[in-house]
Amino acid sequence: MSAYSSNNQPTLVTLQAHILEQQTRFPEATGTLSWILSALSISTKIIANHVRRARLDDVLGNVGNENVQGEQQQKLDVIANEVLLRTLGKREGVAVVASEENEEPVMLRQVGEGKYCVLFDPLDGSSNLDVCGGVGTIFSILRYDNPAHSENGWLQAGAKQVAAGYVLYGSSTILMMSIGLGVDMFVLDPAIGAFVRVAEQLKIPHSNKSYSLNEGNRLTFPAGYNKYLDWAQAHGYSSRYVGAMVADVHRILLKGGVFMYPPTQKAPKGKLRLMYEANPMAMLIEQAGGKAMATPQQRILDIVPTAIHQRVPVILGSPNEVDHVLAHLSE
Ligand code: P6P
Repeated sequence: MSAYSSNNQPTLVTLQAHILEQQTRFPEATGTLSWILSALSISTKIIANHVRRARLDDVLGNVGNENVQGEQQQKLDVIANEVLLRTLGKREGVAVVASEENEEPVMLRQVGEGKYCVLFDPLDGSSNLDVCGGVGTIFSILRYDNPAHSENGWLQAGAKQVAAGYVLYGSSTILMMSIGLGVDMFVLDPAIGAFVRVAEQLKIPHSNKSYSLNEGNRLTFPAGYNKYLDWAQAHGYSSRYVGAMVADVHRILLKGGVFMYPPTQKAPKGKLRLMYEANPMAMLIEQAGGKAMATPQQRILDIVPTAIHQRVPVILGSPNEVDHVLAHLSE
């Protein structure tokens, strides 16, 4: 069955049709969230075009300064960030936008005027661009219409997300999204300029003998991680690591396994950011039937953030594979 027909019957469902279809399940819905998801769709199509043309348009490489994370800012990081800020800024439902590339969230409308806060990593893994590796956009959407939230109202636990997803700019452009009703997958068809639905209610495999982490940091991992790696290698596990969270998590969602970014000497709290990397990925993984933990005792989605760019250790993927890691961390 293709995305376009099955038994000669047309089955084409675009992202726009899917969003409106899901909106009908919420009688009280006003369409504001749908409008924001539509803004993310057009933004990521624009970013996809920039990514595909990067070497042709000479927008590879870094801009020569560091972002708020202390990382070399790539030219396309800036372009992707500006596309998202500009597009979302025009959607009246958006009160606040927060980006990995901006030190502080940007207040677009007062509490009560805008209903949502949209957080994003505009181009995750952008250091892979120069070598044509997978890169992606990650997004997380929180409600922001509680007057009590007048100050830092975006600092909410990931369990409060109303939507989350990513776009992977890989061998094809894939959008993975959840609004809390499971995980649905779309592929951008450049011929028609639309994201086309190719899978609904995607479920992560319970097991797969594959782990994904940067073993170059092994010497400074907490001991339990090394115990796990010794066990996994003795039990025939394979190692897969792209170095871009979106690409690594996408593989885990489709094939199973476990992705980790442990605490290291260089990143004692872990490297990945809670609000716009760990939380959206954790929502997708859990919605697909997986597990997403920061420590054996701490579920990622339960963490109440204290800062917009705070970092967190990440262990996520197939439930059985996450459990193997947790068992070795708890020894
Ligand atoms: P390392 C990319 O820079 C990123 O934020 C994630 O996408 C990725 O999982 C991680 O950092 C890779 O970090 O230290 O292995 O290069």
